[in-house]
This record gives sequence, structure tokens and C-alpha cells, in this order.
Amino acid sequence: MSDLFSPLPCAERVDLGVGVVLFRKRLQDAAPSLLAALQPLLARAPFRHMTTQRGFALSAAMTNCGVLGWIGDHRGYRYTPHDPQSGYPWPAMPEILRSAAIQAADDAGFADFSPDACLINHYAVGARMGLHQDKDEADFSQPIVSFSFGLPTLFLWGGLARRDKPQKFPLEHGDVLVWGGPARLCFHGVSPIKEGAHPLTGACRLNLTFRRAA
Ligand code: MD6
Ligand code: FE
Repeated sequence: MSDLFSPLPCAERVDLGVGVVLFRKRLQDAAPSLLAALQPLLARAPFRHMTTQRGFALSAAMTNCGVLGWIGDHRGYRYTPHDPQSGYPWPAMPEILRSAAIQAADDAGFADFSPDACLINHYAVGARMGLHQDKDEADFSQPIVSFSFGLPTLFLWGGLARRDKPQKFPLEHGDVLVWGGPARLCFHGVSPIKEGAHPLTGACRLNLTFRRAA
């Protein structure tokens, strides 16, 4: 494996609970290469605002890469093999991203992670994501691996019931969060992005979540 992903001296592992591991700044050095790998696929499958079943637009703009992509429309949330906007298959998951996700899962204690979907979220200033569970995947035995780039946010981390009061911790540029096992169905969300500009992404936060959907 390339030493692009070797831990930085300032990188830090934080065990936030059973099945939840934060690797702070893990991707800081690799970020320019990882973000460059996104550019060609964003040209083919641009960011767009998905909607809830009732027709409300989500505030983060989204797209996907991988064999399957997550969508939301009047029929609800689900995974599809094709981008409904173009009719073409979602762009392939770049190997540099896939291998970084698998390595992070492995380091967190989830061997054999085999992602077939990567949801890419674009948060402009003010965008947020309400508390939700990731439950549209077929296989909850595999974790979710989340990469954060650009502007920071306060991540909301709740429990297995919606009423459980969420904790808040920052997710910053280069952070990796791995989420699985008994925590796989925990509620979580993203606080509104505060104004700012990041040298690599500009005035936005980007989040990639790798999943085993099928
Ligand atoms: C985000 N992430 O951080 C949205 N889900 O922008 C998620 O919803 C998420 O980061 C499951 C596991 C990790 C995540
Ligand atoms: Fe989620």
C-alpha cells in the first residue's frame, strides 16, 4: 500500500464507543489526491439535491460512485445502479478512494469491508443533515466509513433510539469516522456548516460515506 495513507505524526485514533472509531487528520496528506480523483466523476454525475418522499429538498447536495448509488425522490430512499439524472450507471469508485476506505475499516477492526457504494455529500455554508439512521443497506454486518474534507462541522452522534440525546464532536478536514457493529444503526446528523473557506474545497464541506449496500 502506498505511504500516502500512513498515519501523520499528528494523526490520532479516538474510540468513541463500541464500534465507533475516529481517526483524526488521517487523510490530511492524501486529501489533494483523493479530491482530484473525484473531479472526473463529478463531471459525469454532478451534485444535485435529492428530495424526501414528501418532496422536500435535502440541504446537502449529493452524488454517488460505485456499483450502487443512494437516491431520494417521491418514491422514497433507495439504492439504484443508474444515475436517474443521466440514465447511465454511476461512475466507478476510484481505486484510491476504495483502498483508503478498506484500510481504515481494517484499522478500526472491521476486516473484509467490501464497499459497493460511495455517497458523496456537498455541504454549502448553512447546509445540515438531520438525525437519521443509515438503514437502506442490505448488509448491516459491514461498517460505514466516512471521510470528511474542507470546512468542519459538529457531528451529532446519538443512540439506537431517536430520543437518545446526541453527543457532539467536531469532524474536520482529513478526519475518518468508522461506524459499525453494535453502533451500525445509531442515529447521527450534521450541524449547519459555519461560514468559512478551506484552501482545498473553498466554502464547503465534502463528506464521502462508503457502504456495502447490496
Ligand atoms: C456527513 N454522514 O458526515 C454525513 N452516516 O456528512 C453520515 O450520514 C454518516 O458520516 C453514517 C456513518 C458515518 C457518517
Ligand atoms: Fe448517515
